[in-house]
Amino acid sequence: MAERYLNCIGGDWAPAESGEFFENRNPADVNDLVGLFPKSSSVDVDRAVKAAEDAFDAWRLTPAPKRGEILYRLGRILQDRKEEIARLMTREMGKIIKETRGDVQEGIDTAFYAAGEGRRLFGDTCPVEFRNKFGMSVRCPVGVCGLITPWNFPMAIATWKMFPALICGNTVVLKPASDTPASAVKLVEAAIEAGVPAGVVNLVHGTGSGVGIPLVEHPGVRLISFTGSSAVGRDIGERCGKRLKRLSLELGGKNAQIVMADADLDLALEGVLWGAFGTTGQRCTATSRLILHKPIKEAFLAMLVERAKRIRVGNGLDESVEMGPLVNEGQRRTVMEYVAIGKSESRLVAGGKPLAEGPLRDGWFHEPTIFADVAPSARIAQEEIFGPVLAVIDAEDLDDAIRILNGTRYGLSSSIYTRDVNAAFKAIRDIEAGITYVNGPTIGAEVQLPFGGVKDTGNGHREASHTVLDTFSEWKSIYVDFSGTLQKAQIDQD
Ligand code: UN1
Repeated sequence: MAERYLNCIGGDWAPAESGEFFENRNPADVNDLVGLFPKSSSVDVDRAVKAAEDAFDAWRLTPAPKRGEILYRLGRILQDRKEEIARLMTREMGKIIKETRGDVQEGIDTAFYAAGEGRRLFGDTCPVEFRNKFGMSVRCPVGVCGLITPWNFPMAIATWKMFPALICGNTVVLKPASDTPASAVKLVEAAIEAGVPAGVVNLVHGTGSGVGIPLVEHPGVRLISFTGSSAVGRDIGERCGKRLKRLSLELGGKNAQIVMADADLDLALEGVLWGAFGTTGQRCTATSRLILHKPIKEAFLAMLVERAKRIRVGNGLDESVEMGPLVNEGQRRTVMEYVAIGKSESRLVAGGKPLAEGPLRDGWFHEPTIFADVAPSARIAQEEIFGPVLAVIDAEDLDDAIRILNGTRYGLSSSIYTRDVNAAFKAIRDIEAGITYVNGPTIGAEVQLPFGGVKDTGNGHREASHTVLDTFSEWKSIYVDFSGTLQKAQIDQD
């Protein structure tokens, strides 16, 4: 009998009002049923939002350092459960155990960062135009926040949203991706054990249309924070725009690594293998384009193909496996469709096939795949695939490489390998992206620096760092006049 997991509304664990459940299966072996999860609807969303509204006043008035202490305890609980949660996460979404440990660690880092913020949440004090008047600004909570999270970083991204929301004094309703609901249950269990009061964190499982859209459209939800595809982000944006709702969007990427002829090629090779095939290419920050400076193109490509063919693909719970399956059947189908497109546009030099033999027969595996001689405008060089497919493009020189890198609608992460300090600083200045790595791959963001992108990657917000507080708080400017007279600012000036 598969374990039945529940929603959490107002501190109570309960099934969906419909009484229905959906299955969550292991993408490395679909015979393994991870659990059954409530198939919720707008009725459950209404209840969760009501619980979050009811809890808001008491939480808003809890001093931020006290909220921080709870988040600190939550970080400690996640530390204690890191291995257990990582194993469950690998079972439900497929990425290798080393990476799911890293995912939980990113949640722990976010908890400690947010806990410290409980003693900062800095505003400004400013001089004002009169002797007997005082000016300052403070951060205020927004209200009930709807958090809609993806399956590729079930812990990291949920905590990037939840912990800053909480430290600012908001209450939340979390709708996790239906491919990774178990990791979200572990997070909410830890939150409640750490002392987050009932109703401050609510969890509603289900689909985008069943739960996500009702949450976006609910008049009681003041803010939506969403990570996922640009297509869904645009739809959410329209719905929020009509309702003048605060919205933070973290969307797609088509990230590139540039390798210049003077680079440490062995280092650049390790970088691109990790960036392109880590998490089976299913990161917003994954390296999906490799831009090679022409003088080293053939030599580098030969090294890359040789190594990519040796990547061990399998069940991520096996410590020796280097790449797990795609998250579900649909995601593998998308990869296969793009491989067919790639074959018609350019030259396949590694992989290209689904893997379904022997121990891999019951999972959604696919070979690490590389296309060479790809035109910068080709579909596989422009569209986000979210799988282990790398498009290799040639560049004449640094200007050409940067122009190619910038030539997509996205702008999340980017990387350049070079030993030339002038080239590195030129790239830092001219690359259009939210994140630029020098001599590192396109992945590896840490929680104390802003995370997010330009162009169609988002709508101008940043997660992580202290910059995320601008999403989850409203500024209030305060003027205290202690003159005992009417002072009129600009009007009183000569
Ligand atoms: C994502 O790509 O969806 O930098 C998040 C990284 C991770 C976070 C990635 N720390 O790859």
